[in-house]
Amino acid sequence: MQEGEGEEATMQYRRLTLGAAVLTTLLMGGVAQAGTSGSSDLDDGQTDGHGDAVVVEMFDYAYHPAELEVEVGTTVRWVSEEKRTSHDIYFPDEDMGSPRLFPEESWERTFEEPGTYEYHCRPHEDRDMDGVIHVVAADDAE
Ligand SMILES: [Cu+2]
Repeated sequence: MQEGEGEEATMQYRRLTLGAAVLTTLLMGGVAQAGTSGSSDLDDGQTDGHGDAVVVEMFDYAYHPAELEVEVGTTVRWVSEEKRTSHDIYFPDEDMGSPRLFPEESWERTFEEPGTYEYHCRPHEDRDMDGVIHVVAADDAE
């Protein structure tokens, strides 16, 4: 009986040790997350280490700013600040773009090649809702 009780005690000790290890892991994970979450809400892991996204807001049937210069590797994030209507971001030269963005929705594109990227909103092309991104080599940027 004495030995049996000894085993029982050992197993309880192991469970406690395991519990402490799990708890420590959880705590460390929590600390790691807390350390990174505040630094870049726009990152989302898609910016590839080039930096935070540059935001273009969409409201009043226009892009703000409509003209933007960024370095190669920059992610531009379009955010709809509209209350009712939807917009998209369409690059006719490449025949590519975003789906329709409704209020509070956003869409990102990372520019890996220098160049001039003109775009417009397909639903509001007749309202001159257009913009341009100038993508420059890192060395050329101010
Ligand atoms: Cu639009």
